[in-house]
Amino acid sequence: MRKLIMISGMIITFISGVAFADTIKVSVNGLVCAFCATGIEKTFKKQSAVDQVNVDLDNRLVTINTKPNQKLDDATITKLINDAGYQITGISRVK
Ligand SMILES: [Cu+2]
Repeated sequence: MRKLIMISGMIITFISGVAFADTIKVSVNGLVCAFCATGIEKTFKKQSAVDQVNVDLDNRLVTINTKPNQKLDDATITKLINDAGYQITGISRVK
């Protein structure tokens, strides 16, 4: 049942967000603990274009969802990560 709710939530998100919101996956070197994760989350949530941030410590992957019709470019992401003291090893975008 929980899975069903999750899936329907994803479908709703997909349909409503299909317009122009981006999902950006950023691989970050040096992300090792919950403290790093919280810091990165806070940093990105301060950005007006950002809707959601998820930090996956196991994969050192930061997933950012932008708000519809808002952009967050690679240069901005790189600067935010570097300023926080980490290095980016890759950025990929999912439409
Ligand atoms: Cu840490």
